[in-house]
Amino acid sequence: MKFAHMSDCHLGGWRDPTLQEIGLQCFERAIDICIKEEVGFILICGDLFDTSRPAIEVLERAVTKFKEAKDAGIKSYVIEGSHDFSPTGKTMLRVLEKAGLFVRVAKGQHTEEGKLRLAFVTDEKTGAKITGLIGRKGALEREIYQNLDNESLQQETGFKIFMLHTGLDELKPDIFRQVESMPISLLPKGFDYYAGGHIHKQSEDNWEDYGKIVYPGPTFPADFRELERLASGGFYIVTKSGRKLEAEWKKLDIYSVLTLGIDADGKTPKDVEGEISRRFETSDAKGKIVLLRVEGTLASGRPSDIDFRGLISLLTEKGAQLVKKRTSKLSTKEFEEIKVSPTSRGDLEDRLIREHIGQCKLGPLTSDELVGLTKSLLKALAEGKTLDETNKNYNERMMNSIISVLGIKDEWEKTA
Ligand SMILES: [Mn+2]
Repeated sequence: MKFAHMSDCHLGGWRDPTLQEIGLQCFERAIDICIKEEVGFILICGDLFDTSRPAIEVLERAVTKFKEAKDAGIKSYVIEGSHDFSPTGKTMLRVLEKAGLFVRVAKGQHTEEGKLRLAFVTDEKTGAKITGLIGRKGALEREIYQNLDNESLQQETGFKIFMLHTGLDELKPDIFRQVESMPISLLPKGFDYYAGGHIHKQSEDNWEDYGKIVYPGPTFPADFRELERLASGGFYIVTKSGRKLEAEWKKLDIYSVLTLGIDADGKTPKDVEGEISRRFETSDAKGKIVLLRVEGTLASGRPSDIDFRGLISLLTEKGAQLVKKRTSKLSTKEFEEIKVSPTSRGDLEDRLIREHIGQCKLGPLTSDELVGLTKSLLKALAEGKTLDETNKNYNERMMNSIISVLGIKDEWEKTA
């Protein structure tokens, strides 16, 4: 018996159309492989989509593939991840489930003692028993884990799989130090296979009292840094013979990545341009995604003096499929000398407001009062629309908070 385990497809997540297309193609390739290898079923452990309400064209591509798998007799089992979960329950995953394209596991009910008793879904074809828990932003699911009715999970017999979308302290790679996670001990024991998601790096472990704990990583890297770090995504095909499980990671490399790290230290913008062209000439970039990372302190000129637009079109003409640049660590001596060193974003905001407040004349207000007012307005205007809030309600709420910041409620009501 074989099954597939993937997660973190983040379909629709890239703003760049080429990368979005490649992301979709990787997912499609993964499903094609599942069909060709005749897996028993497919597990998708969260973040199938990048949001709970993906765009129609993204949805169409995913639905087509799930339908193909279904028509080939392969069932898919899905949990929500931190990206496609919706606190109001309005996630497209529910609609796709209603259409019969896959089954959302991680369902259950509360016991009399207030514990959560998870239900198992039995895959008819293979007899595998599947359950799991969704992931939420900031590992909010941790509380649910603490409140699980573990006894009923452990009593269940047969081949058991637990799907999760949560990082685990003991297994978390160092680069994910900042990502919230929980100890393995919060997972229910005694499952044969723990199908992980959320951590964007492939790993495979065997843990005492637990079974195999596996993370496939994303099917396609989700941002620039991941493209550099992972180059490509993939997923697992797990083969079960008797009680023994063999997990094989399938790389999804329908493209390749070429990273060009350019050290701009002590160079002029022209030097940097020359070096990028030279490096490109000497590497085989045909058909590849080229990642340009330019770092360091220029001897003269500004980062904006480097003609990236011209370079990128030149590199594309010469056969690169796509060129992406990253220059956040590129600076200049000229700039450094006049650079303010703000300790926080608020600090920087404060300096900028004070620098420009002189241009604003507003009646009897002192410049300190104006700074205060500007900051309060900024804060009020930064409020986003909440989930499920209509445009009309949002406009109304914003208007009320601005009126209250400006302290003109009476005047406003008179004019209204
Ligand atoms: Mn993810």
